[in-house]
Amino acid sequence: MDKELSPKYHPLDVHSVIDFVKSRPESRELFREGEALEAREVGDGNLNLVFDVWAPADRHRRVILKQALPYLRLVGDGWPLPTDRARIEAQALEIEYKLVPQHTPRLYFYDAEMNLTAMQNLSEHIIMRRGLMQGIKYPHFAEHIGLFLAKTLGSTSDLLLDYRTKKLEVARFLNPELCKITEDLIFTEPYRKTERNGFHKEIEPQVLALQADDLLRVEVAQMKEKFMTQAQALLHGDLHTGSIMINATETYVIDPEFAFYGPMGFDIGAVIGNLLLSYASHEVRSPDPAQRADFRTYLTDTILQVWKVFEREFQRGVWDHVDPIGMPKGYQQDYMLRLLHDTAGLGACKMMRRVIGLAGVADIRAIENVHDRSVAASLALNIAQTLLMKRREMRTIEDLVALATACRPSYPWKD
Ligand code: SR1
Ligand code: MG
Repeated sequence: MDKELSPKYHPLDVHSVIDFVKSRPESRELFREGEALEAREVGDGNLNLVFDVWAPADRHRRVILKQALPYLRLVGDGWPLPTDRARIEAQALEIEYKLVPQHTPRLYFYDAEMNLTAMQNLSEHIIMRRGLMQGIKYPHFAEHIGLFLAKTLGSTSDLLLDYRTKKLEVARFLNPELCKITEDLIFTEPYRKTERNGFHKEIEPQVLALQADDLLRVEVAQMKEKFMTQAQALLHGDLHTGSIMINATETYVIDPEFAFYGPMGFDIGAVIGNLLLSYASHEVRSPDPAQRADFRTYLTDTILQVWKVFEREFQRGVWDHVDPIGMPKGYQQDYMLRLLHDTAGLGACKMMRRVIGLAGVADIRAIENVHDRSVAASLALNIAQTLLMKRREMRTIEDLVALATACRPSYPWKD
């Protein structure tokens, strides 16, 4: 399943990481010979060790080191995982940096033996999910992420790549074990009884109803088939708001270890689905009605703008350069409409897994009061179900937002 671990591979800790950094020639760009360094482990994700290493003499000189463990950190060594994901991440970062350097952390080096990437330290930014949970607005996010999506997806698709490069790139980014995680956790397990699902007891009636819904499972199966078979573009593969580092002026997309060639709507849907998870959570996170309405308007305006920027940049970066005989206007319009439907359907599946399955999101799972958590979870499921089932009715992004905002929580249950 994995390339063999090098005999030189060993998981780092806060002490050995400093010696490791000092041993790398690339470090001379940042740190001085013999200079004291400090380190802390900052990984709060599900998969890897992540170290922040800095020079106490000047805290701006710092680096992030991310090391793949041969098992899933969230679960332990009972769930082996290929460390080759560090290579996938390094190569995806290189491509993204070429296309959108302003939104991609700079890769300093990749160490194949240690399965480790060293990259720009984004200490002036926070994980976007945490900001959204606090009700912080990011006025430039839509413009930034719309551009990121259009550039990374458009430029790696058959629409722009030559036939040979595209196929070689598909092969270079085969990522079977991490794709299998997605297939299981997003498209399979939420729709059946399994030990690994992580929803809370109070929401069980809605989960059971959803699992018993044959029509819904038909649509989920279609989304799973699309994920597994449509090598449309190089995806980030895990573009939720926990993979975005942000502040008032800048946006960076991190963590592309799930990268592979898949359907574009999976990345676009991840962004929009996560904004809608935030929308659902503010049903209870913002108890003041005026404040809630204001933040939700920000979220829905952001969704509209993400799509519009994506469309605008896709036009500039892709459609303006294709052969108009082979790809006439009508084809282009139909392509964008299919993308909208994929975005809704795949984004909906990403929402449902975060409520029902393993590895939920803090937006909802960290709501302490169980009643409130149930209200938010119920609304998220209703929005997701609506988007999945009604996606073919959508003609515009406004239709998607209208369908989502018309949803209400079913919890507390009516008799
Ligand atoms: C078992 S890994 C759980 C999740 O963490 C990653 O961020 C992906 O979203 C994956 O599905
Ligand atoms: Mg991640």
